[in-house]
Amino acid sequence: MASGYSSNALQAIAGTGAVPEPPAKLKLYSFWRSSCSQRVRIALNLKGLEYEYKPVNLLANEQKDPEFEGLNPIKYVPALVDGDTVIADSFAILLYLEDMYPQHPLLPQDPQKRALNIQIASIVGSSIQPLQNYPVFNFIKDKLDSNEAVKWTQHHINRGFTALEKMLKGCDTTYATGNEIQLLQSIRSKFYTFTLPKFLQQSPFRKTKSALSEN
Ligand SMILES: N[C@@H](CCC(=O)N[C@@H](CS)C(=O)NCC(=O)O)C(=O)O
Repeated sequence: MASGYSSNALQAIAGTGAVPEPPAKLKLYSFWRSSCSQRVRIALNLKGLEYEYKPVNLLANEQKDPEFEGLNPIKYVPALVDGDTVIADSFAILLYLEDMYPQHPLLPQDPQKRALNIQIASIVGSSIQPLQNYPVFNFIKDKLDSNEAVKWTQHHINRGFTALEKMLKGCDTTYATGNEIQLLQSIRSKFYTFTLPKFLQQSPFRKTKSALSEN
């Protein structure tokens, strides 16, 4: 499936010699500064998949446009369109890409290492990112003040990344669970580590800093 053609389509084409229509290009609705979008851009690039970039400017509230809401009713980026398939939520998109486009696997075969990748992705996606996202930050800033909002954000990033550091202790391959970049690397975000610079030096993550900086 990596070509984007189904096996039925390829058989039909082989029988007739017809030149197929190129498969519809993937479309990614994304905002450049969004860490959730960044994970998907990293995975698409690692897998060598071309895609059409559809910018959704969160600073202009474009995620609330009815056209985008039609793709993702909860009004968050990213959203991926692959032909007739629409998937929103970065974790679901990453798992979909892994199933459909197996080149450059993001998940190791080894069940323990695989589970560790999923565990870390889930921690970042449910116990770090939502707690430091700007709707929460702005809510606390408006109810209390910006110092309290910064303290709240740093507390949750610190708690999450301290746990990740412990979980990854002893991993001795280049990228924690393998020698190629995998799910857990693609899902970590430099934005969190810039908020708390001590984690820029964090051993399981620092090796990816330059490798992922283009995404
Ligand atoms: N669980 C979702 C969260 C997506 C999310 O929080 N996206 C943020 C940007 S990183 C967003 O669109 N925020 C817009 C808003 O809060 O209105 C995912 O992983 O895709």
